[in-house]
Amino acid sequence: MTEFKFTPSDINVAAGQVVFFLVNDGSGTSHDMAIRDSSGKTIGRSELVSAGDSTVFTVTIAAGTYTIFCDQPGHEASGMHGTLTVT
Ligand SMILES: [Cu+2]
Repeated sequence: MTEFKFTPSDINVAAGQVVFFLVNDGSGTSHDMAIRDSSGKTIGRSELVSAGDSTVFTVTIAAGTYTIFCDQPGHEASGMHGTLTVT
């Protein structure tokens, strides 16, 4: 996570329990990673990660196409989003 994007932004995983290792490699802004399903419901959100820190974020997820985004104000609109494909 950096200002303001996820790298990679397109992620493919297998359904079930998924473990994300999130690294904030930005220059001073805290970020998180949230997951929104196709109906617009947020199904999970990591803790907030300070610049230079990392965290592990675990979710159990069914097959489908999801949006990942940073839930901090304005970050998604600034480009901090991507696609999570679960098969
Ligand atoms: Cu952010």
